[in-house]
Amino acid sequence: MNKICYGCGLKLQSEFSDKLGFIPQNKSDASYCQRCFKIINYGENKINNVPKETKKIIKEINNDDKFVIFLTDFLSLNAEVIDIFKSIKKDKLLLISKYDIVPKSIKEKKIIKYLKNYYLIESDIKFISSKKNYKIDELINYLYKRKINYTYIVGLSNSGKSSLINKLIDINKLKLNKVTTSNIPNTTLDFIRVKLNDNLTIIDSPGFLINSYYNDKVIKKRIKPITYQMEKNETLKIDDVYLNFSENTSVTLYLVNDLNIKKYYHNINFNDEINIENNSDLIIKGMGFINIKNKCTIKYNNLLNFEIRESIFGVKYE
Ligand SMILES: Nc1nc2c(ncn2[C@@H]2O[C@H](COP(=O)(O)OP(=O)(O)OP(=O)(O)O)[C@@H](O)[C@H]2O)c(=O)[nH]1
Ligand SMILES: [Mg+2]
Repeated sequence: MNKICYGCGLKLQSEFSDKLGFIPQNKSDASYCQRCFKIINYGENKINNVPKETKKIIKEINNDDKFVIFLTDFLSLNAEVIDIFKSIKKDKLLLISKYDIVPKSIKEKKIIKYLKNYYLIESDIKFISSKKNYKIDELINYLYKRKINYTYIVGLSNSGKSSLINKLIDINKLKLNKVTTSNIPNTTLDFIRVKLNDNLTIIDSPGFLINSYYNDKVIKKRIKPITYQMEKNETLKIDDVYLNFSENTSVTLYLVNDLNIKKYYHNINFNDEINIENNSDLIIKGMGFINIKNKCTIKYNNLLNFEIRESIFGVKYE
C-alpha cells in the first residue's frame, strides 16, 4: 500500500495492527488510519507515539526552499522555543496562536515589540486564533502579498498547527479531508501537504516537544492572571513546585488551568535558590509564567525546566 493517512501523514499499512498507520484490510480504501479514525470519532488516543525528532524536522525544512510559519502559543514563549525558531534558516513568520486565551489587558503590539527586542527577532510576528477566527484573513493576505504559495506550518506540539489548517479548509469552503487535531501531544506524525488552491499549498508537520512539566495541558479558557502579595519568607506551591520568597513582593500567575495553587504563611527552607531582578518572569515550562515585581531570592524545591526573563510586561520596550 502506498497511501498516506490524511489525518496524521503516516504511510498506511495493513500488516501490523499494533503499529502506527494501521488500517484493516477490508477498509483499505479509507483515508484515515485506525488511530486517526479513533481520535476523530471517539476522541481517543492511547498510543504513546515516539515523536519525530526536532532536529530531523528542522533539517528537512532547512533543506527545502519554502516559507515557514512557526506556531507557539503565548504561554509557551521562551528562549528554548525561540532558539528552535531561530534554527530555521528560511524566510519565516512567528505566529502566536490561540489569541483567545491571552488576557484582554495584554496588548498585542506591546508584546510584539518586546519579543522583537528581547529575543532579537527580525522576522515578522503576528497573533491569530483559529478558534475565534481572529486575523486568519490577515494571515492569508500577508502570504498573498508576499507571493508565498508554498509554506510549512511548524511549531510546538499542541500549538494548533493542524487546527489552523482545518480552519483554512473551512473558511475556503473546500471539500478536502481534514487533518487530525487533538489535545494530546504528537497528534500529527509526519508532513501532510494540503493544497488549498492554485495559489497556496500548506504543509502540516509533527510538533516539537521540549522538556516541560506538562505538554498535554491544553488551555481552553482565557488565562486568568491571579495576583498574590507574598510577604518575606512566605511560600507559594504550584502543583509540586515550591517557591519561597526572600522579600515582600507582588507575584502574578499566568498559568494553564487546573493547577493546584496554595500559599503557606510560614517559612519553609529549601536548598536551591535563584536571584530575581525587579519585574521579571519566572517561566515554568508547560505551566506558564509568574511575573515577580520586586528583586528577591527564591528558594525552591522541585523546580525544573525553568527560565527567567525580563518581564514580558516590561516598560523598557514600550
Ligand atoms: N483556545 C484555542 N485552542 C486551540 C486553538 N487552536 C487549536 N486549539 C486547541 O489546541 C489543541 C491542539 O491543537 P492541534 O491543532 O491538534 O495542535 P498541533 O499543533 O497540530 O499539535 P501536534 O499535531 O501534536 O503537533 C486542540 O485541543 C485544539 O482544539 C485556538 O485558536 N484557540
Ligand atoms: Mg497537528
